[in-house]
Amino acid sequence: MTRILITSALPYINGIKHLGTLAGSMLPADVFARFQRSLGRDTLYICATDEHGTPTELAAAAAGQDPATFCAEQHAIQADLARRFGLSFDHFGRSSSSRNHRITQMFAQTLWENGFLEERVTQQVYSNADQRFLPDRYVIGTCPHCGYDAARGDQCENCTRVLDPADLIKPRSAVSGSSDIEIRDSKHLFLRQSLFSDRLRAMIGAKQGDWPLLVTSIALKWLDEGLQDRGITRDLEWGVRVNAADWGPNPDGLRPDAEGLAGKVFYVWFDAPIEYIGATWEWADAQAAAAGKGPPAASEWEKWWRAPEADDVTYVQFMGKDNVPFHTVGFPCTLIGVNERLDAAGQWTSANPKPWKRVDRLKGFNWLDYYGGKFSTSQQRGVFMDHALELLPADYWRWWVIANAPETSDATFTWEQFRAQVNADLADVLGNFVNRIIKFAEGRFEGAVPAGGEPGPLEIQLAKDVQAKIIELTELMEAMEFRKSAQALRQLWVLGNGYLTEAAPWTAIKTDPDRAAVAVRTGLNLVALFAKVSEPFMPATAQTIAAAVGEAFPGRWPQGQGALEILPPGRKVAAPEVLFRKIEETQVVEWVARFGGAEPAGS
Ligand code: B3M
Ligand code: ZN
Repeated sequence: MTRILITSALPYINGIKHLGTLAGSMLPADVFARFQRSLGRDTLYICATDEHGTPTELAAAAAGQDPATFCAEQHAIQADLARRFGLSFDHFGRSSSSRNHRITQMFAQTLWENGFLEERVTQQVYSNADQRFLPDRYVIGTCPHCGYDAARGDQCENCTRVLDPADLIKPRSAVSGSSDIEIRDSKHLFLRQSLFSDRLRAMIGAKQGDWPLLVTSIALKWLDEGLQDRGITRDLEWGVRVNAADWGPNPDGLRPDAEGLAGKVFYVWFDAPIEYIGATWEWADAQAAAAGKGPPAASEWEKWWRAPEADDVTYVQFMGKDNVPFHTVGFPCTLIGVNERLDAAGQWTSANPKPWKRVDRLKGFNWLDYYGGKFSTSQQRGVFMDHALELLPADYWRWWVIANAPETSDATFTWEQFRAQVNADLADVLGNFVNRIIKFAEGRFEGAVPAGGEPGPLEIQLAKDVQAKIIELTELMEAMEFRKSAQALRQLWVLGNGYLTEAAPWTAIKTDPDRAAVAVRTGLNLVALFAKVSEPFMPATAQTIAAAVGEAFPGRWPQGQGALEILPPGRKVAAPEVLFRKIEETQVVEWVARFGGAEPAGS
């Protein structure tokens, strides 16, 4: 029996997420977690808000709040939306937690002592007006290549050339607009990623064919371009402090310049993935607190992350494609670097009796966009989680997003297509089936699963078809092929509809009550089955359906034969309220006007 550890890329704290973020990480991870739990596997699904970095400081300032207050408020908002979307995190943590601070500092210390960190003095832009160092992208000026006058210090958006802030003509602060800026020296820690190239290449090579091509090709592209050592500290206030005073010497006998590094924090992309571990510790804290106990023993959370206890854990990560480099290069370097040392002869040797777990399966996604363009937070273009729930229950969105998961290519949201698909799949197929058969059982069989009659050729064929489809669906779910899984699930619903139409209990009842009883019993069992297999996709609907036929929720994923022999004869059933109301054309018109629709070409 293996345990399953699942992490979703951590949503940034600054702002409510749109459907694209949901599609690329949190929702598919949730579907997978629910599936694994329904198989009876010990599953831990971890997520958190990603709270550090310059964007957070600036968003807090714009809101007139200090970062800690801003983050606490925004975390509560995101946690509430996640809950209402049915995202079944075992824990939704915060990268600013004390647990993440501890582990991040500990990892950095180990990386130093293992010889993977180096101090370097860098030149950085300091804004006198803002009294702060400016990250490259917060310096703007005229592009020396194309003359665009609002080029960012890291890249010109107009000609896409990569830039250095020093290249810009008439540079100024993007925060205040002030041109009173200067270059200052600043000491930073660099992670020596270049040492890890061969190790990472071997890791990616071993995953080829197993991980999505999207993921391995992005990772290999980075490796082919040559891994650069990477600055992992920043001159900011808000973040995990470096605190190098207690660090031991590195392999060359050097101690870090604790004074020169004082006042710095770690780069947000250094501490964010470590929060997967930090949030697991937070989860253990919450478990212990709920049980009325004191702080948990280290083993309570380390059993998910450290060998040998974690050897039976399969660790699965979910993310959008822009996050792939940080998870195939950055974070693995951190983890290899705290587990191992590299000796002078170029040999890697174990340096940790309880090495930290690395990713086993990495599921990456392309973009979900909006009418072929980007979702835009600043222009409020597209559908955001809060607005989505104002319009329709979560399951409409969950279904559409998973059925259109941007797996092999980018996918696009349009209101017209959303309406067509949701009406067809949910209202016409699933909703109609459930209501039709239960209503009939209420009208003609006193609202109970009828006994009597023997399955005939129609039922025998149906059982075979259903069995085959369940096997297909199960394999697709194990393979994390979500779009195809949704298709297979829909085909199961269609099988049910097709069966009912042919078996036509409403006709049979007039001449052959036993035949009608068999058909109704079979139909009601299909309802019970649909509750089980739909739960990972649409948990709230599945719960309503399960309740309608008196089944416990959440149920177990069907395994082996007997998928149509769930309900005992005599079991009471009751039709739910309309499961899915159809979306009207007038609603689409209204929503397009409110959220934006097709844009004129070239805008
Ligand atoms: N905060 C989210 C993003 O790029 C970024 C992920 C961190 S995962 C450790 O959407
Ligand atoms: Zn340019």
